Amino acid sequence: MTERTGVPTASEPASTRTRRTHLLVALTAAAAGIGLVAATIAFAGSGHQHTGSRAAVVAPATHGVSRVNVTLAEFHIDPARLVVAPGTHLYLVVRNGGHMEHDLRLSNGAHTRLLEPGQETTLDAGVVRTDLSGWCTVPGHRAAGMTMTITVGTAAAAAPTPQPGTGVMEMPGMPAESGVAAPNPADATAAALDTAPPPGWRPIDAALPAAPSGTVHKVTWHIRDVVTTVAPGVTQTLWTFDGRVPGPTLRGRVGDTFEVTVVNDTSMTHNLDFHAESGPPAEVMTPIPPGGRHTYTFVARYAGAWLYHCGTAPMLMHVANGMYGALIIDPPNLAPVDREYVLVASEFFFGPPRGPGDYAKMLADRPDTVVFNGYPFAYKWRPLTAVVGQRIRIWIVDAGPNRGVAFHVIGEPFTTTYVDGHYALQNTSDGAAQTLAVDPGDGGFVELTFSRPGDYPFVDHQMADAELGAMGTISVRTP
Ligand SMILES: [Cu+2]
Repeated sequence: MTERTGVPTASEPASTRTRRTHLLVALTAAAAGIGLVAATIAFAGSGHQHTGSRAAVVAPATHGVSRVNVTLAEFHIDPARLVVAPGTHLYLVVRNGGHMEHDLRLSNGAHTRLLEPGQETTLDAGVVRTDLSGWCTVPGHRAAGMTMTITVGTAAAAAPTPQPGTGVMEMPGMPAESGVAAPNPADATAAALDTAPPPGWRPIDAALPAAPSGTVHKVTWHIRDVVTTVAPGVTQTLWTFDGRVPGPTLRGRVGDTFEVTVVNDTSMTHNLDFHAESGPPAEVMTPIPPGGRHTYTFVARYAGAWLYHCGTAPMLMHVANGMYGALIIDPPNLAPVDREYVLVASEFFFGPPRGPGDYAKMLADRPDTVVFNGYPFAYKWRPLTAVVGQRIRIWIVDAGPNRGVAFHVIGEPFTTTYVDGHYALQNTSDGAAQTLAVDPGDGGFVELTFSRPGDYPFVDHQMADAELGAMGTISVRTP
């Protein structure tokens, strides 16, 4: 199982390319309501031939050797289904036809290196005697659809079989594509989430300093993969902005310029989407390849509690695996308060130990824990603090990826609430608010003043999420 690299198809002898002729089983029609499928078999010429459908490709063999072109792209592998004669020595000419890095690993252990867009390599898959599966190992890509099957059989075996009563076609003996990975058997229980953090654990400091002076804010962040204890006994590799989840909080005023230089220290392309920014995503949310750097520059035109996040596909995977943070742009004439905090709400979907999160759970909206600032019950163990009679402001940004927040402090109503760029309540009426509803991708703040000392829990009032970790404590003392 060796890998031969750097063999561009076009430079090979014509005879080699001719051997790469594919027999395509082209599915031409599905009769709706009847479920019959008309199949035609056609010989295709040399070069990259793929159907872009669920049709199987039969590998041609000359003297027991077969070479087949395979194209990797977002998020599929062509051909998705390959049929080879028993005992064929199979070579896959694997080309990355997508816009991101991809690779191909087979269930027999053969694998390519990570291929840049446009790169090609020849993978020696060995002599095939049993069925194989293949996939891209870049996290999230397999679950997003980058899979293939290699079936030992004959051309006849590649003929599609109609599913009675449906237009869905399945190959005989092949499992249906679920599009998602198997569930992680090591689900944590809610009870286990609410146990003491490991020694040395410290929550992210929720205190929010005032905006720095000046109107131009320059920072440099490194995107890093960090093995992190995300809950008691649960260690995951998170994809981070500057080594922490949530990423660093930025703060400024309307009209300020932000120059955020991002260095990608990982092996995967990432980018940055500032919700506060205006402009065509293709122009302003520049992808940063592994080892690359880019400076994102924008002017904050509007006040708000803004989310920033990685927008690289599959975005659900990149956000759920830790790539988000808060950008606070103060509303004009923001009233002074005695102290401010920022809480970023999000969910984790535990994958295998030290692995990235589980994409199937992300798709299913089935979080293992729901957290403020990256850890379940973080501020239950290290409470936020306040003083009787002093006014505090708590900024909430919901990174999701899937669930909203109904932020609530048990025992003290809010006398100011701000969300969607305006005040719903501004310390001027006799009314007060009990929750601040923040959707995924949105943000706001509340203000409140405690009148008596004590420990006041704050929760996501979606109670299931509170039990999964979206809960903390504000410890209020007398002056
Ligand atoms: Cu990313």
